[in-house]
Amino acid sequence: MQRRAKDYSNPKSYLWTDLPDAHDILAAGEKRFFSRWQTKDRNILRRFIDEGYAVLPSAVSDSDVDRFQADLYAALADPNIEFPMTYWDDDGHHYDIARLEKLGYREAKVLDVHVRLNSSHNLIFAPKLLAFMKDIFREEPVAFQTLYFEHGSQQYAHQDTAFVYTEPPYHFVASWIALEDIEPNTGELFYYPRSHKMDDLLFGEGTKALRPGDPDGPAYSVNLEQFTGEHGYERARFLPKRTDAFFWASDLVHGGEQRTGEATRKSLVTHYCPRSATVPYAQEKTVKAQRLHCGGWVLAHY
Ligand SMILES: O=C(O)CCC(=O)C(=O)O
Repeated sequence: MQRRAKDYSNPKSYLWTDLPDAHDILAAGEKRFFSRWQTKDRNILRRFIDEGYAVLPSAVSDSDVDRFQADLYAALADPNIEFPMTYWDDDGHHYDIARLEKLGYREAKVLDVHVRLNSSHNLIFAPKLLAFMKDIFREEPVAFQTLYFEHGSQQYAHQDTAFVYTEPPYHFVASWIALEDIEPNTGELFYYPRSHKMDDLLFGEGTKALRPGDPDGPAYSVNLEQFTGEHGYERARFLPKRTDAFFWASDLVHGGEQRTGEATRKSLVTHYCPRSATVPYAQEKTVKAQRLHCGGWVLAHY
């Protein structure tokens, strides 16, 4: 893979938090953007700028977690409801109908619960999350992909920019909401603080996006871990309490640790972009974002 220093000559390619003068923007923010920062604790924004992640303790309500979890299990047990999911087994990668008994497979993810379960909206747009995203985007956020995990994904180290595309690039963030207390060795989320600032790693076609069949694909995670090691980034683990949330920047290196038992690690990941950004699948006219009362938007391609 080739390496290339990040090019800030077109600042519009980046969110303001990624720019070299992000701390100046934070200091001047209220004058520059004509509205107040909504995140009360500025250290959360400072950490996101410097470290590429943010932790929001007790960010969603207990009862909203209960309601979402009950709705999800009911849907997964109902033969008339067909949620999509993906997972790996010895035969390869599968795109399938989500059912409870399949949630233990490797990297099992129930896809896009935000499309069919309104109870997910109270989680993904809980006031603290919404406030944070309005500050990061300076616009209303659009949730365009959700992933529910019953168990740790054990997903190898990666940057979402390899798999999640928006235009402009880097114009998205992801949230990770703990739906139960997370114990070590359950496949907890890991991440490399500050790695969102490292040089870009480019695939064979010179892109940050990993396209199907790219010759650099198979060794991608190994290369990435080697690169983070060479540059002294240290691996950290997220062991939250139920209702805590975590945000990562689009280029932060992260993944799921190996799990050593059958214990669950219930969590919900959401990818969001600002309203003015585009997501490739949403360029078709049939795909419409829907505005919720809270000021967040949801987008679905089916
Ligand atoms: O929750 C995890 O185990 C990892 C999730 C992740 O890496 C992702 O959704 O990009």
